[in-house]
Amino acid sequence: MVDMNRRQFLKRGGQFVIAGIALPILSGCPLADLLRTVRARRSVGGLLDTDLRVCFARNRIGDMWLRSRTYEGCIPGPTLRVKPGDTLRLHIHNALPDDEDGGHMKGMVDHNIPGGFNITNFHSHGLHVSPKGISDNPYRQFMPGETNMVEIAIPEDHPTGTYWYHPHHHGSVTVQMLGGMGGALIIEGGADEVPEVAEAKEHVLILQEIRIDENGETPLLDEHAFHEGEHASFPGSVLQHTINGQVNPTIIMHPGEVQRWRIVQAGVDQFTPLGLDDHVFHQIAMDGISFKKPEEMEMILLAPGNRADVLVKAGAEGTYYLRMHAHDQGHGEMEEEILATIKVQGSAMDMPLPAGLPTPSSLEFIEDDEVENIRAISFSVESVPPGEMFPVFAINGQLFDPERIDETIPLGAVEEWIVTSATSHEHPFHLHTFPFQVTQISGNPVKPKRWQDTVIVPGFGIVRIRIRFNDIVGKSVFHCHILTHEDLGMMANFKVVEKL
Ligand SMILES: [Cu+2]
Repeated sequence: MVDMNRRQFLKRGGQFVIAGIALPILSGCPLADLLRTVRARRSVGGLLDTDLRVCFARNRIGDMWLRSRTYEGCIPGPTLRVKPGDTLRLHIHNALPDDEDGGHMKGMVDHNIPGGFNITNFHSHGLHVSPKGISDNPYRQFMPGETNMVEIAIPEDHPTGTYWYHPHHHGSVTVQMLGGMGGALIIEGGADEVPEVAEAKEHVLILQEIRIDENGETPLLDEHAFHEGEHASFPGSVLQHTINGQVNPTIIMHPGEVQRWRIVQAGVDQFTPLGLDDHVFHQIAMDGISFKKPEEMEMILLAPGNRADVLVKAGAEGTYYLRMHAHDQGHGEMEEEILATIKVQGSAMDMPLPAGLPTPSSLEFIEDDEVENIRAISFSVESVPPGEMFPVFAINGQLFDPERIDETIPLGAVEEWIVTSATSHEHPFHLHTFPFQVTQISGNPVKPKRWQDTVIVPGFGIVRIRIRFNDIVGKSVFHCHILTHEDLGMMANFKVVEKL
């Protein structure tokens, strides 16, 4: 009864606040649907030292209101901008309330049953940095009411580019990210200094997958999330694809103008095959890491976790749409959607595209004769076993156990991993700490060669990747970046150890 009253009170309070905020927005602000620039925090003198508050907040998503877990009350979180050699120091204040679901008992219950929805932590996705201590450590637990420090030393020779951050506490990742937790983490330099890139106006586009239930809140990953089959469809909730927290924002370009878009796929479950009407993308980087030269792409397929840096050269005056094309990732086709509107207008320009780009000196492609060891990694899915609540999402037949070391790797080893999907489901494979070279997808060589940190494994498909386990020791994880799969156990541990 007390709980019900509290909820009613919160709802009434919410409506009051909504009315207060809604007035200026509805009074006809003409810029309301222009793409917002997410505010950035930059390093000064080699250090970015900032607070990051995790709290419930209400945000307008399209024509709906959502109360969800956020960074700093906003969707997405602030953009963090650093340089190679910098230190990123965050003071993360978890201002979420205590969990009502026994979150404090985590570890005493089955850790592959989602829970502890108000416990969080911090992952710097794609960074080649230490996974130990208070660095990029995915095993930490930041409890409600606590302030925890994260300090990440970014090496001097770290590849520059578009990375991102998000919570990684096993069991609460889905709910926190469906509510909008995630943000861009940019390491400046490198290709940014190429004149044609430097002159292009930059937009950071953070694609998110926001779900809103009947109560205007984020649905939980519980047994109700699975209506039928092995796909968490969260019945009764509405899915909104947003860019920088906006539904279908407008980007303005001049005819002939070149813009640089840093696209961060910060979604949860759905892949985004991106296309722009009557235009091609000139892709200059994947998962942060620069290509040798721009690659012309009509469509770029991103999974949750991936990033693409593209140059877009606007054509003739007119209105064009950035679309997420229809796609089937193994559980039925998802319909095409418009993600953004591009209005090309005003005086014509003729901005050039770069001929070449600097690639990171620390990443030489791995030749056949360098590979010392081969490992096999298999994703498998089974429907809900009798008496259980969830389908089984496993790696090499096992569910996640934070105490178990699944793969022990000597420091300096160069390895090839053969990653397969044993069912019709597609899974994005993500390895922490070490980027990998994708060499083959289902028998087809990947050309030109490229580095990634997240790669889609097709249904019944095989992906071959090569990894150089250099200069960092410690334990971290690899997992499926469909976060519902990850929270339910599709994750494993690796440990890089000094040679004996
Ligand atoms: Cu998966």
